[in-house]
Amino acid sequence: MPLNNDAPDTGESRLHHRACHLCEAICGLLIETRGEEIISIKGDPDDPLSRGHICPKAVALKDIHEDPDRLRGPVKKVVGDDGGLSWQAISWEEALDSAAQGLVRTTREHGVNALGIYMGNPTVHNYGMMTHQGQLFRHFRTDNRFSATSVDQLPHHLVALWLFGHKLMFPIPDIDRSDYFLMLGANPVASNGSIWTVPDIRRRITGFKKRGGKLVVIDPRRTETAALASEHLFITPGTDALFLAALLHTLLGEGLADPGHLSPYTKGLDTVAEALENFTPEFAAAHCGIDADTIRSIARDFAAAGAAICYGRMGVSTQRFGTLCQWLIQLINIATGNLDKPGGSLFTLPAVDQMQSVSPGGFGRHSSRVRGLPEFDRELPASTLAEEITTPGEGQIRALFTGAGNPVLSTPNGRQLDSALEQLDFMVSLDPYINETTRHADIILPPTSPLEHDHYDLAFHVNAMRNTARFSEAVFEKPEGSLHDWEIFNALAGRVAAALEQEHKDAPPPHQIIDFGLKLGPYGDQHELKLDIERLRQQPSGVDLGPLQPQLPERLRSAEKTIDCATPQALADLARLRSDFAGDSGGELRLIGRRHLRSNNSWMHNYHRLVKGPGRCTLLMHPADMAERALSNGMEVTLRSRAGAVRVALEESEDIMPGVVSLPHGFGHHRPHTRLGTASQHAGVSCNDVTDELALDELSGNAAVNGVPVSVSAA
Ligand SMILES: Nc1nc2c(c(=O)[nH]1)N[C@H]1C(S)=C(S)[C@@H](COP(=O)(O)OP(=O)(O)OC[C@H]3O[C@@H](n4cnc5c(=O)[nH]c(N)nc54)[C@H](O)[C@@H]3O)O[C@H]1N2
Ligand SMILES: Nc1nc2c(c(=O)[nH]1)N[C@H]1C(S)=C(S)[C@@H](COP(=O)(O)OP(=O)(O)OC[C@H]3O[C@@H](n4cnc5c(=O)[nH]c(N)nc54)[C@H](O)[C@@H]3O)O[C@H]1N2
Ligand code: SF4
Ligand SMILES: [Mo]
Repeated sequence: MPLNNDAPDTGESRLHHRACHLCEAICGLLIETRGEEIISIKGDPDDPLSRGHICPKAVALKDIHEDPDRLRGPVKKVVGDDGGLSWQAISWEEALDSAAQGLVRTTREHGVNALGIYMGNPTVHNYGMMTHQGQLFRHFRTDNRFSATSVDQLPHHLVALWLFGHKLMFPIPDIDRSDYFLMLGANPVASNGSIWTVPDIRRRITGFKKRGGKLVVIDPRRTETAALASEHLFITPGTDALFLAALLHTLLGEGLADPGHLSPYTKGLDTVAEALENFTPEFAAAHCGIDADTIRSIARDFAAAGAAICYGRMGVSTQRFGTLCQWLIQLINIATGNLDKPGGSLFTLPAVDQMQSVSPGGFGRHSSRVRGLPEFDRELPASTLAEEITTPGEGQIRALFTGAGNPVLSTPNGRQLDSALEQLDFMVSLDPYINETTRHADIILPPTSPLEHDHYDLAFHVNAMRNTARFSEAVFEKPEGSLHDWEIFNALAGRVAAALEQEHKDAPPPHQIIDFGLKLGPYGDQHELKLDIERLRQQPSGVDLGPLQPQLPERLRSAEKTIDCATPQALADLARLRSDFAGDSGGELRLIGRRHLRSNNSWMHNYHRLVKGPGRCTLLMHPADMAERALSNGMEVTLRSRAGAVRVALEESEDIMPGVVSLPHGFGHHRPHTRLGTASQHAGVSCNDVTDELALDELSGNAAVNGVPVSVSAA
């Protein structure tokens, strides 16, 4: 039954304010319901951040809510006498008891590290998962924790930690007040922005250009964002660190660097200048496909602009030099005085300030058992998960807990992980779907639908281009006998604690934790606004807390509140960059990914309105590369790497750089024993059956899913 309104249910329609939790843009929505039915979903014009913006995915909130494939109660896997698999509905009591028992049994018999944990991306879009997962995991003390972070933004965290002292201190592009924007490896027109909560990016880019702003996009594909840019330059995948090093080399070498207001608390740029001496534009040009004069003029334009932004996302994080890329990007912002400046990149001051409550993060305090890869923030690289399951020895993973993730489709060499999961003694998944990963579980615990629980964007207000705060009530009351994600964590934690004879107390509901955080936060008890959950309830479109403001050096969490640019780990990694490009780059094809506005990683292909139309899981290739291989548009080809091969339809495109091919990830819904009716009719193939678990940003352990060497031939 609809909430949010005190009127009795007389069959009249009701309007609910709600945040869209599907991507980082966190758009404000107006959802109209009648009884159990969703009548319409529209953008909320009064939302101070999204101002009415909405994309086609928002309407799919209705489809998710109504999807008959979405599990409404727990299921357990049953193997029949004939060896056939089926899923049997069980009670919550039975599901929680056996889940807890199975996990505890494994750690009892084989030690704490025999339990692996993988948490996926929607965790950060669901505040109850963020506030309550620790409830459960603290009892296990396993070193074998994994998440989507290491197939994504790990380099951003490391650089934030090293330069600013906290893993969440992300500089946020202030596009509305900027003059020059250099964007690498990001396609916000399709992704709606990432580590940059920026709803309605298309309108913001158009406005920026109308005001005379110049947007330069560096991408191996002429993307939807590149099409709006003032200038687009192709770059050979995986060579951005050379390009960025050459930019910084030019800025520092030509006397164009001036940290300005940052100078009193910034050090180490001299050391960086020395280390970059050999990283000339000519050296970069030999590998990256952008000529030396163009690199120099970009450096000069950047320095000359009143306010400039250098920003890079997925494409430059998930490549072999991802951490160097992110480090160089921030050094360019710092060296030109564009950090912490309106129109440059600024830090947020969110209403619930995680800088106060969340640990700054740590790196390399332990390493993975098999390959010795470093932990970050108590998590190991996802690329090592399969081998940690299959390699015998002390600490081998024998049981797995997954939450809101689909690593079989999302992590490199997913096929290998797919078969590794078969070898587990026990697996529990917290997920509303039986997908390519959770089909391996013994027990699946499905939470309530997103519209059945309340919502606060704990993660994305931290990354937003304007300070705002918004609390959304549940649209529907939760159905009887269902549990929210956070309630499942509490219930499991209680059982596990009892079995292990440890202390346990249920954590309070997430809205109480947020209320506490708001009161303690910068606009809470100490501030005239006195923000708390009650205030937010009264303003369901959200409270505007104003544009981002300069906050340095006070906001820094680093030692002595300084920015030390001479990060030892990054400086050392320059040697790897240099030696990697010492020789010829070779003539191999390079594989990159591709996002589409109507898709979202691996889990939104089960809704007809998002998947209808021509298939999107195609391999883009430049006509010149096709001619060289005698391939024609639409034909089936084999895409092959060291790790594996898939057969996929070829799509000719002038928009892709010669020497590069592009395949979206998150498809491959043909596997048996899943329950994804619509997705399986639009199955596609998994890009991560081709990406390579050995291809890493060696400095961080982040997966290099972009720039994978591949071959393509007629199938
Ligand atoms: N080749 C290649 N690989 C990539 C990428 C790429 O660009 N190229 N991108 C990478 C990136 S950036 C990411 S973030 C990862 C994503 O990787 P994952 O996080 O592993 O995968 P998702 O597809 O996001 O899986 C989401 C799962 O969460 C479930 N879910 C959705 N909402 C909820 C909820 O509220 N509660 C619970 N319990 N479950 C929920 C869905 O049913 C689905 O099973 O993929 C990465 N992999
Ligand atoms: N519609 C939709 N929105 C999404 C998602 C989705 O799956 N669909 N996923 C969400 C998630 S989890 C994330 S993390 C964000 C990601 O958000 P973005 O990073 O903005 O999205 P991508 O489309 O992955 O953009 C990466 C770009 O990098 C380019 N690229 C690949 N390799 C290289 C390289 O070596 N160098 C350079 N310079 N560029 C390269 C690709 O061509 C692509 O255009 O999007 C989020 N929003
Ligand atoms: S842009 Fe993202 S947050 Fe906004 S409506 Fe689309 S999916 Fe939802
Ligand atoms: Mo992501």
